[in-house]
Amino acid sequence: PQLERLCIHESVANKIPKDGFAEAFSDLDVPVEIVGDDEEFDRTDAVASFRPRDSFLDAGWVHCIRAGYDEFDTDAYADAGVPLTNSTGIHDTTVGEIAVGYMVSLARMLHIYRDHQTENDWYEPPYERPFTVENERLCVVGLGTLGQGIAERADALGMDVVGVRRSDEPVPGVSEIYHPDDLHEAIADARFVAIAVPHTPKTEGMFSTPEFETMRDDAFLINVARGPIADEDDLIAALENGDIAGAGLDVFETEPLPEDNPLWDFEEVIISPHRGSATNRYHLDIADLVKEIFHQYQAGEDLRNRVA
Ligand code: NDP
Ligand code: 7N6
Repeated sequence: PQLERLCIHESVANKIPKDGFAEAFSDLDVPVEIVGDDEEFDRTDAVASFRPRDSFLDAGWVHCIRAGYDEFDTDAYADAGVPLTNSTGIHDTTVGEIAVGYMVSLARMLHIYRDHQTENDWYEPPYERPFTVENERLCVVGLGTLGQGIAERADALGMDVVGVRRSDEPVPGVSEIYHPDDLHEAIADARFVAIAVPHTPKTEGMFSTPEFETMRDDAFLINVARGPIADEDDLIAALENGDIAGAGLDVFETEPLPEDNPLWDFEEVIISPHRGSATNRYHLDIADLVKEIFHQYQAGEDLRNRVA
């Protein structure tokens, strides 16, 4: 059946303003409603949500507003015959910029200067510490929307960009592509390693002690994907032992990052609160994608970003 309603689950408010998001659909020819957990659905309903709920399996189509749909049970959607779509394809600029921001800051020490600024302290760093990102090697692990957005920007800054993915499909700005089996070879010479793979059983713990030991002592880890891909205890140990020099982290095993987590206290770790994709028009980017898929559904076409 055709869709007769678009339901926006209130969990979207985790990341975007739910009223503004709903208003972005004013040109859609069906009613748009913000719904809570007690809502019931049928096959004429579309649902856009941040979090999964069992009741969504009664709807006609469900859209996860995140690129990472690891919290959704894709088998359940396949069994129910309900298409599930995600929001990959819209984060190249937003996450690409924040990843470059971490790298430039970690290289030029903006985070350290800011720390000293809070004490009105004219801090002069050791001469050897600052460096330019230009000519430094970046290894981007995962070369989809995020990875390509990071690679393209790093290439523009004159970095030497290599990458890791399962397929050998070339990516603009990436001079060499390694298979995940050769991860250690790929990261061994990199000054920066950026994680941009989805969280799956294969990628969970992909970065643990052996990878941190393989990385250069003066290398920085960037994680903009999902916390569990880099084992947090091992990461903390690697930072304490000096196996790596620092990190730029947007994602964590537990979010919000607990107040007593040791990651807060490293001078060379920059923490952002899972806002790598946040801008003042993020809700509009997601809405454009949802509208595109909505029209595809109504026209009986293949759905963009279908993951189940
Ligand atoms: P894409 O699907 O576009 O890209 C994923 C890439 O990972 C593909 O290039 C894929 O290439 C590669 N890949 C998959 N598995 C492996 C593996 N085992 N080893 C190496 N490479 C692998 O996803 P996005 O770029 O849109 O998003 C990636 C993830 O980033 C999301 O799943 C989400 O968790 C996270 N994310 C975080 C955001 C934030 O706010 N911090 C915002 C958006 C996304 P191939 O198939 O060739 O292996
Ligand atoms: C904000 C989610 C993703 O996977 O976790 C990120 O897209 C950001 C809606």
